[in-house]
Amino acid sequence: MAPDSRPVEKKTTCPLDCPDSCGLVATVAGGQVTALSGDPEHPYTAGTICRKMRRYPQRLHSPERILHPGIRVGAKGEGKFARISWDEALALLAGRLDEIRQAAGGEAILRYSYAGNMGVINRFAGHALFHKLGATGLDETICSATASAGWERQCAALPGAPPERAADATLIVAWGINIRVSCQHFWRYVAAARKKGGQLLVIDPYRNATAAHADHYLPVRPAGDSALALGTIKALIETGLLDRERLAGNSVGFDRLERSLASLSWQEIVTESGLGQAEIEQLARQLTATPRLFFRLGMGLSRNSRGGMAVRAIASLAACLGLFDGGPGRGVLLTSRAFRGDTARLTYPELAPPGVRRVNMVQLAHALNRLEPPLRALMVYNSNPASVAPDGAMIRRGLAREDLFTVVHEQLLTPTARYADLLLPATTFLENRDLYTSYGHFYLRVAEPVLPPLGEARSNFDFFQDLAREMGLTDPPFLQTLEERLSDYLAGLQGIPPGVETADILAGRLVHSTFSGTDAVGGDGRPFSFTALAADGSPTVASLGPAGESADPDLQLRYPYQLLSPPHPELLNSTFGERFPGEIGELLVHPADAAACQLRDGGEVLLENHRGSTLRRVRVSADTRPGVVVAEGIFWEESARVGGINDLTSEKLADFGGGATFHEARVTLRRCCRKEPG
Ligand SMILES: Nc1nc2c(c(=O)[nH]1)N[C@H]1C(S)=C(S)[C@@H](COP(=O)(O)OP(=O)(O)OC[C@H]3O[C@@H](n4cnc5c(=O)[nH]c(N)nc54)[C@H](O)[C@@H]3O)O[C@H]1N2
Ligand SMILES: Nc1nc2c(c(=O)[nH]1)N[C@H]1C(S)=C(S)[C@@H](COP(=O)(O)OP(=O)(O)OC[C@H]3O[C@@H](n4cnc5c(=O)[nH]c(N)nc54)[C@H](O)[C@@H]3O)O[C@H]1N2
Ligand code: SF4
Ligand SMILES: [Mo]
Repeated sequence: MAPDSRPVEKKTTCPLDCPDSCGLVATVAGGQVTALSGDPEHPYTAGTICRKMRRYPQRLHSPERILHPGIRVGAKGEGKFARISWDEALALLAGRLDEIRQAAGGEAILRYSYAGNMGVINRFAGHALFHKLGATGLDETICSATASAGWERQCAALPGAPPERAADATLIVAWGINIRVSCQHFWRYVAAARKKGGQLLVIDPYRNATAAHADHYLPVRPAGDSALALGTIKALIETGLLDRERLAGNSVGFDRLERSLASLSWQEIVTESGLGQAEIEQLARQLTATPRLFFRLGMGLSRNSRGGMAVRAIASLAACLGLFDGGPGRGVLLTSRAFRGDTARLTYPELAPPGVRRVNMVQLAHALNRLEPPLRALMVYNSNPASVAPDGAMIRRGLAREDLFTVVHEQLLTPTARYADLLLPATTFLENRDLYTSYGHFYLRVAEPVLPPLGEARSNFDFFQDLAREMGLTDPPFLQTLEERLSDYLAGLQGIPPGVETADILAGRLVHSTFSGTDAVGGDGRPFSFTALAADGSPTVASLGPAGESADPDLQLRYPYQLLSPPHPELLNSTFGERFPGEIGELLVHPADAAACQLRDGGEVLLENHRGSTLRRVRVSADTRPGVVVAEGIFWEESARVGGINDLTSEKLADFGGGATFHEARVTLRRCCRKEPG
């Protein structure tokens, strides 16, 4: 056996946008990664990983990997490229960006990047360059912006509770989160709690994979969570279950919430939450009867017009129940907020000219088609907007513009990459170094590359430093090495325990945040405040929040069904879409709705609204509510024959933070006239 073919095991971390940030072990032999498994020494993920990542080596070494720069030769969207060298690519790109800036100003350029790679260096690698170019800014709102804004408005600096604490809970509430799909390692703590007699309650509009394994399930109406949480507080008040003494000791402003709830009628609560008054009163009893209660909140409940308010209302309920006081088995976790870094040390906003315009990433379709003055260049990396951003048909129309120069830095030929004028090969996490934190647990770790870049792939960091050099930029950030940027960021990172040096972290030491121990109310010892200041300075309390598109009477009439499009177990957003060529995915339809639309199990259905359409395969099931249809997964739309699932979703923004309203689209269902299987 040649020396380099002897298998070697190397530790790394999963870079995907998943709260678990698993510790991984890569087996490398003969210049190939032959296996990827869980790192048994990682305290949180403890040696197991999901099925999708176990198969990552095939993706890494796939014949479909983009390994060389290419220039478009076919029509836009056709996905045909001729190979060029990196030198040619960089010269061309630098030249085009200069030309565009001179002719139309830096704002004619837009970066579109998100968290395809969660490593802090490669995630933020391009920001400095685009700031320097005076490019249109991008508000990175597509995922957690609304939930985080709701949390911050209500809870200020409070971190989430450590997930491990749930293992001692007598009742875990999974609220708007599909634990068994979107953060499967948390299930370990659910299982541990249940082994000791604890129970799991799921609050979700459909009986998802987690609800199917739960002790209790409450089928809330989509966007009904603020009504449910406020109704539960009202029930606590009315039934005398509220511990007013504790509230007086550790919170302020409850009187305002109480006054506001007095004018919220049970009729409204019942209509908006989709649950009966007796059910809500029963929930209030259940939550107060249990000694150790843990709320695990997901993003799902925030992806609608009142999503920020839902988080505020649930946080207020949690405070009424004393969950911010901590203690064994007690707590609330939305995102861990484990380490507080100075992102400016990665992004260098000071390089930007003052007052540049900004685009919300949820509204890319609008930006590509309607922005004045128009965009002339789009640079995409770490993201696949043609599939994941709302109003997909309009995005494809924008990407097809002949006067738009589109650059995509990618690993595989995604639906977005097919529209590139210039296509550049990106490394995967196995080929580059980075620092990974987590939004579901409290550990961080630096991972080294497990093998050198394949083909001519370059990491985001290397690509943007090379481009800056090509453009003659000499500001300090463009001259930094990766080590320098990482060290600078680590030096300003809060949450690192005393005694742990930057050098230890750079050497790969796994570090647990100091923030997770915080049990003091308010995080910094301040009492929980039920009020938050509105823009005009007046105090506000959690309320129902604004109704969205799903409540629009015209749309309700024309498009009778509400569409949810949550994660699929085999996809990570649109990543791994290449594994499902031609797959259209399933649509869960309630038996009553299936009968009304003459749909049959296994047949194809056309989902349609004023924005677009897509096809799915019907699964008739009482796991969803009448009127609510569920399409798990963002399959690649070129394989879906019509548009993708996001052809149906809206660019309208949620109430706080500018997040998306993915779970709010209204659709019609039409039995597909194409041939149906069997
Ligand atoms: N396998 C897999 N794992 C993933 C992902 C993936 O695509 N696939 N995506 C990753 C990413 S980027 C993220 S941000 C997380 C997201 O994961 P989660 O935090 O779990 O959030 P969502 O996926 O939006 O939705 C989760 C649940 O919310 C429900 N939901 C929708 N609307 C409402 C509502 O109004 N109220 C309530 N109570 N529930 C509602 C959905 O039906 C779904 O069951 O998962 C990550 N993990
Ligand atoms: N309908 C609907 N739409 C949704 C959601 C939903 O629940 N429903 N969820 C939303 C959420 S929560 C999110 S976070 C967004 C996610 O949307 P995106 O951020 O676009 O995430 P992915 O679909 O995973 O695409 C990431 C891409 O980055 C590429 N990539 C990975 N690593 C690197 C790298 O190091 N360098 C470069 N250049 N590229 C890399 C991958 O190959 C992949 O194609 O989608 C949103 N869209
Ligand atoms: S996608 Fe999530 S569960 Fe799967 S390996 Fe990565 S972090 Fe772990
Ligand atoms: Mo996300």
